[in-house]
Amino acid sequence: LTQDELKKIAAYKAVDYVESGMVLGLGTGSTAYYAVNRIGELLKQGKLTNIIGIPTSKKTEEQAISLGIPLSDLDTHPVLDLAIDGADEVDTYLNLVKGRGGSLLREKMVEGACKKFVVIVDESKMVKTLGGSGLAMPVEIVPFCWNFTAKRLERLFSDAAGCVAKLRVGDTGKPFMTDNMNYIVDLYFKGEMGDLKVVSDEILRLAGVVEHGMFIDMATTVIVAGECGITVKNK
Ligand code: DER
Repeated sequence: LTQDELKKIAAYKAVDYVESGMVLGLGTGSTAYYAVNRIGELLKQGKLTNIIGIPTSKKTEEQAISLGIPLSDLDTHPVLDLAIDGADEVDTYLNLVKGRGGSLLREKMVEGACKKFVVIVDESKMVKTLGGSGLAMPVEIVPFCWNFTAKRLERLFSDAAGCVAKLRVGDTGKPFMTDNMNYIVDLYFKGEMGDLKVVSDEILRLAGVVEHGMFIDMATTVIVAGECGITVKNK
């Protein structure tokens, strides 16, 4: 099975949790893409009714509109029934790294407002500790004096953690702009990040930081699609 087929399997399994009448957080990324498509398909077939979608990015909003999924926002629906979204990394406590697609702020706002947050991943996303895979841990920051903030982020971590902060650049060579007109600084670690809650608080305390990509204690269920089938992990 290809990684894409595994993503689709996890996504379809997550849509089994959707009931008619639900207000849903619609995730962003290549795995959530399949879940949003499936919801649109079931709505068209009449197998789901009275669904309201709260998108986590402009990209997902456009996809949902093209599928005819009725949309609303957090101002109208401050509490949601269920969100379905992908993740870049999942640790053994079901903590996540998200945001490599740049949508982490709206994802964290929407998914933090849900009674249930179902994460859908292929098995390649499972890690022992977050940030250990050498891949990016994104931080959304204001553009003003971004280099000042990037350097302060690096200095939060010990030499052992070996943190390097890099401004995310878009295809045009200009800084990547989020849906909220902010920048993303990606943190790369050579060693362990340390205690996630301590690291989270230290990052969020820096003036100029908007939000980071660690989703700690937020997922209620993680659906993992692997070569040997589907594993459902509940908090
Ligand atoms: O950027 C994001 O937050 C995405 O949801 C990411 O975490 C998962 O994207 P993928 O399903 O394309 O791997």
